[in-house]
Amino acid sequence: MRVLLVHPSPLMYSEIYLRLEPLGLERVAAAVRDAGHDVRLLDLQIFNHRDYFRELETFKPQAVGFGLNYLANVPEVLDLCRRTRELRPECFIFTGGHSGSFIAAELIEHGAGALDCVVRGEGELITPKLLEAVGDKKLSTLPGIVTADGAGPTPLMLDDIDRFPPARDLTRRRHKYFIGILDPCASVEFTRGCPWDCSFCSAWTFYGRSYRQGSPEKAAEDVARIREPNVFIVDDVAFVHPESGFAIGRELERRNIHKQYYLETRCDVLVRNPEVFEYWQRLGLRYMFLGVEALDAEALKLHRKRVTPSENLKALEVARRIGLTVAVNIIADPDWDEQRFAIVREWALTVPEIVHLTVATPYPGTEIWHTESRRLTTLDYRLFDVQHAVLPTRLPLARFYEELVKTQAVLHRKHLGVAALRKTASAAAGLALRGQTNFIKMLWRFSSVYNVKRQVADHSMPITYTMRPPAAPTAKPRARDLYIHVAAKAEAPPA
Ligand code: B12
Ligand code: SF4
Repeated sequence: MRVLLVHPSPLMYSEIYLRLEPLGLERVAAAVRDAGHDVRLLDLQIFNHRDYFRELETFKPQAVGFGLNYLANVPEVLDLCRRTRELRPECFIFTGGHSGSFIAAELIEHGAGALDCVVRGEGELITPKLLEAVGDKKLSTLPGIVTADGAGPTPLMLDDIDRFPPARDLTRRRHKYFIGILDPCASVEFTRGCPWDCSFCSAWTFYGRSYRQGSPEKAAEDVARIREPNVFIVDDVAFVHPESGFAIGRELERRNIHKQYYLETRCDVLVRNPEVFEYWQRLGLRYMFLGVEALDAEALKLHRKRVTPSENLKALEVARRIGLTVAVNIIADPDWDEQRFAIVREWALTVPEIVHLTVATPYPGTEIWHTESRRLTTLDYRLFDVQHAVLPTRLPLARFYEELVKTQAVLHRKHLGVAALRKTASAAAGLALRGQTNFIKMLWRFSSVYNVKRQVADHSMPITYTMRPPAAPTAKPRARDLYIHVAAKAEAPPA
């Protein structure tokens, strides 16, 4: 079968800092290709809708699968499903991915016949079986499959995450993938899942609080296949078990692999195991993202982050000592007033770290989707991108965005303003000479992307597809009721 897999367009507000390869789609592509299909992958973060329609005409796919990791991409994907149905009525059309898994029935309804099925959970094992079953009634009884006729049983979990290494050869114009100055940059996955259970996050509910590691040899082999000099490690929490980080590192050393790395981890993991991060700094680790989330104990407790403010600050000290450039995230609550924003601005200017601000957003699949008692102020999927307020703001909405944009501008200037740029000038010039301009273009885009008028106006966009709102707020739901995958063994966070 000719199968086209499509990643939707980037979300405006994340595009400035990074654009990364669709690793999940590449892994699904590898599994589908292994089953003997002719597969193509199109990334609309880089290509446009015209390119997509041209691909429909020239490749004539018999099946098209869209990646729906992000809720904000739902309207675009539904529109593309409808247009694809008109242009190629016989084509089998499906979606898969993180966010789509939590709202499968709703997507089928919106699709109004243009979307044949939604794949819930991991795509590697089920997608080849799905393609085999096209045209057969048994399709809707397959694990993780949701169609207009009903839903199959719990999704299949990949037994061994080393199976189906990403088909990176299928992504085109790879020089467009970058994160900050790591330009160009590829992605790699060493582990899957997360043992913690933060109330605002759906990473743990998607994987049923499981945590899987591949073998160090296979991880290093995958890095060795990467042609780019820089690598983004997509694991939710890198090096939860330090021994595994050391083992992968030793395999990289044995193969004489030299790259620069970016990873994300938790503050307590860094404080507990600084040695493994020190070791990776010697291997090329340059940038680290720490989910600090809040400056005060009360908010950390509310997020069920299971760390204290002093552990967070200690982590920053450890990272500085190791010599890493650190980015941290703070969650801005719509309830914030001017003073709360000012506190964050003040703090952010006193620390050397790069500080990002995201807006607290209840996503389907998170605990707060069920417990948040404030009513959503919008049911527009596109605003669920952690850059918009979807809950009532204490300040008038425009004032809230003024404070948000002002804070973001201060933080942006701190790291990418003229003074800071002097430090990166020679690196930027080097990239330009090699024809890598993603990072340089990013520096100029800030004010065109972040501006108050535009953010307020986003709330008045006409809505074609309305989100299904959460049921009335309940007490904390049972964890199992939130899960997409039900794992044989739930992982406890290391003590
Ligand atoms: C890397 C990453 C990114 C990259 C995106 C890379 C890319 N182009 O896809 C970057 C850094 C750009 C990013 C940005 C954001 N991200 Co992000 N991201 C991740 C992260 C850490 C890993 C994704 C990944 O590669 N996983 C490894 C691969 C193998 O897994 P996968 O993508 O899930 O794919 C599997 C299945 O989902 C499924 N599948 C996926 N696509 C398809 C398609 C088909 C057809 C099928 C059948 C199956 C299928 O099969 C795959 C293999 O099993 C996840 C957390 C997580 N653990 O998944 C968060 C996560 C997906 N991101 C999240 C969020 C909120 C965001 C942002 C909105 C905000 C932010 N600050 O992070 C932005 C906006 C994104 C945008 N559209 O521009 C949330 C999603 C919440 C939600 N419910 O929408 C997550 C879950 C993080 C979290 N802890 O909450 N992200
Ligand atoms: S530690 Fe990170 S990935 Fe894990 S549940 Fe919390 S926020 Fe999500």
